[in-house]
Order: sequence, then structure tokens, then C-alpha cells
Amino acid sequence: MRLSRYFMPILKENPKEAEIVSHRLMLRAGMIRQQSQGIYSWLPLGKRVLDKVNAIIRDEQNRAGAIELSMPTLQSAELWQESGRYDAYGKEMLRIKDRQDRPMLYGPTNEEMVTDIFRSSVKSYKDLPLNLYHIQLKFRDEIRPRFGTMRSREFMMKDAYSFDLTREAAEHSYNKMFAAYLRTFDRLGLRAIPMRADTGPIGGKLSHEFIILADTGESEVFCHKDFVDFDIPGEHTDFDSVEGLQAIFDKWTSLYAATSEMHDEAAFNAVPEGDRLSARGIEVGHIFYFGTKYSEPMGAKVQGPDGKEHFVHMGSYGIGPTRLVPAIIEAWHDDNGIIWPASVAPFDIVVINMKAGDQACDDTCELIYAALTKAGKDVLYDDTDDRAGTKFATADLIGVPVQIIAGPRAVANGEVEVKDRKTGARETMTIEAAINRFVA
Ligand code: P5A
Repeated sequence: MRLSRYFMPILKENPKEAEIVSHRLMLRAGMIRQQSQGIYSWLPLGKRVLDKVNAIIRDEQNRAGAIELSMPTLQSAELWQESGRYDAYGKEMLRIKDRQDRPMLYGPTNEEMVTDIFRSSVKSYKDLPLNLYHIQLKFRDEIRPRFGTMRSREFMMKDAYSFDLTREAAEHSYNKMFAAYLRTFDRLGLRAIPMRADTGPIGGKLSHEFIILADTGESEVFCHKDFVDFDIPGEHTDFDSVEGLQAIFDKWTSLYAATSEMHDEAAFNAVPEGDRLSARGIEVGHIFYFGTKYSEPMGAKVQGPDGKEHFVHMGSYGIGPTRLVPAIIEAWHDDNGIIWPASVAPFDIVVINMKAGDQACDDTCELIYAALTKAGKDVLYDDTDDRAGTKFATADLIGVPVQIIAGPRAVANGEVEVKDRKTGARETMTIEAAINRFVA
């Protein structure tokens, strides 16, 4: 992508409305724009990061055996009347009427809709287990939307829903998502700690929130500090192994970890004082097991091996991609801007032409840009006629992991500079060496 033809409206000044660093940097880097309170457009740079986050989420959901579908944002109120949540959900639900005066709503979550899909076509235990997910916009009319897309009214959610014949089987489904979440957040460059959590309007007794420790987090959390160094389940984790996944779950729940709603002061005080971590955190995921809470009132049942009908045991599993992007920035930034983990960076490499219009600089940059693009890298080429200082500031602000800098003096020697955004380390090398480093 040539910067001269891209759309990346950088702000020079710090926007006054932004209270936390991620919100400030997302606005300054031209990633998002507020359209009305708690409702955002994702501009091209932000959209690239969001897509990369979603690709990792999708990859890990698929690995764990979940199956993707797509459900609408607008739902009929009838389904929610069946489950009994239509009245209970309160003011957070945005209610709408269509031209026939039928009550509709902008979905805050999809337990009812997916249960309706399930009951219409699954009749036998032989079709279980089943886990269906989508990545879709949701709307919650939050009392206090704030911090940009961290807590917005319209936001994206990956929501998965599992269906099983028995409680035991449903627990295995829960453990699959538990392990998939550990892997997902790790690949996003984050350390998320599963904590016992309140189930709120979703319901059920068993639930874990996945929390990123951050001073700007909205949740108050308490946990054993060893969680910070626990091993993440590997790429070859067998998601069909009941014992294997139970062992992962048992290990990751063996020490104290709870959000403030579930906090047990006495149990926490039993943790040796030096091991206690009392901190603030960002909830990036939340998983639930709620048994037959929706399947009973909505009549979602299958025939079991005993020939009888059984209401299915369900769970639901949420991740907030539009919250994850700022959460990643909270974890990865410095005074100059964002430092993206390579897995979610909007571009892999930025090529900075320090003197656009200078034939040697232009030729060198074009050569590098073409070679790296051909090798499948996402390359941003700063071919604008801005001052070099402005270009460096922009490259640092948008946080692309590698900068290849071509200035007249180095280029005259057949060389360029390669800068690592995270460490700031700079290396001078031949043009060929710079290309080979990223093509190999
Ligand atoms: C689980 C999947 C649910 O809604 N039903 C379907 C269950 N859970 S949840 O905890 O309420 O939300 C799941 C995740 O969505 C993100 N999230 C938000 N992100 C941005 N702004 C919001 N206002 C918002 N509300 C929820 C969080 O990441 C949460 O863990």
C-alpha cells in the first residue's frame, strides 16, 4: 500500500476526549472515528488490525471444533419472549419496531436465536456435540460507554454456543473453549488470566472471565501471581481428549483468581502474601455453562440413546474483538505510539522514503516495496513528500514492527537502515540483505 494513496487520517494533537492511552492512540493513528456516542467507524488502518484479530480468533475456534455461521444483528422480540429475557434485559436492549409494528431488537447476544436454529434441525444425540459461532456486531445501550471501542454501545463479538446431551459432555465443550481462549489471547500477544466470574444476564452457575491485567482496566481482580507465567496449551493440543483438556482446566483453575463480584476475601488471604496480586483488569472474554436455561423454555431437545427426549445442555462463549484492539494497545505502546505484536500488526513492514522525488531513493524504495510485496508481506510504502521527521513520527505512531529507511546518503552506498519498532535498534545493511531478511 502506498501511503500517498491510502486513507490514514493522522491527528497531530492529542484528542481531548480520550482518557486512556489506547483511545488516544487509536484516534491519533486514524484507526477509528466516533459516529455517535459509543458507535464507531473502523477506518482502514483499524480495520486491518481488527481483521487480523478476527482471523486468529477464527483459527482457534475452528481448531477447537467450533463451526462458523452468520446470524443477523436484528432479532424478533418473540424469541426473547419465549426465553423470558425480553423484559428482564431492561434498558440495555435497543428495541425497534418495523413498518408492520412488529417488535424487533438489535441483538445484545444470541442465545435465543441459536437455540431456535438448533431446535429447528437437530433431533438426535448423534448430531452432538455441536458448537456454532459467528463474529458479528452487537448492541448494548450501556449507561457509560467510554474509552473508545473498549466499552462501546455497538461492538463486535465472537460468540459461540455449544450443545450437548449431558452435563459431563457440556463440561468438555466448556473446556475446549477454555483452552482455545488461552491459545487465542497468547497469539494476540496478551496474557489473559481466567477468573471466576458473575454470570449476570446470561445466567448459569459456572463462568470464567478472561482478564488482561492493566491499570486502566475497569474490573477489580484478585489472583495468584503464578498465573502470569503459566504455560499455554500447545498447537498440538488434542481437543478431543477429555482427560487432556480437563488437566488444562484443572491447572488453570488450581490457584485463586476471581473478579470483584466473586471475590472471597478469606480464600484470597490464604494465598501467601507475596503471591497475591490485586490489580485492575480488562475483560476480553467470558465463557458460560448454563445447562438447560434456554433449551427448556424454548423446547430444544434431542432423542438420547435411551430413546427418550432430553433438553440439551448449553454453554456460550464470548470474545470482544473491538475491545481486544485497544486492550492490545494498552499492553503494547511507548511514548511514541503503538508497538503491535507481529501477529496483529496492520502492516508487517513500513518502507520510508526519506527523500521522495530523489531518483535513487525512489528506485530503491520501489525495488524493496515490490520484492517484499511479491513475497507476500503486507508493506506500507511511505512515498509521500512529508519531511523525514514527520514520516518517522508517523511510523512510530502506527506501530508497524519493522521500518526500512532509505535516505540519500545510505542509498548512495547501496544501503538502507532497518529499524525494529519495539527495541528501537537500527542496523545498516545492503538493500539485498534487507530484502532477504524478510523474504527468507
Ligand atoms: C457469551 C457469548 C455474552 O454475551 N453470550 C454470547 C455471552 N457474554 S458477555 O460477557 O456479556 O460478552 C462477551 C464479551 O464481549 C465483549 N463486550 C464488549 N466489548 C465492547 N464494548 C462492550 N460494551 C462490550 N460488552 C461486552 C467483552 O469482551 C466480553 O467479554
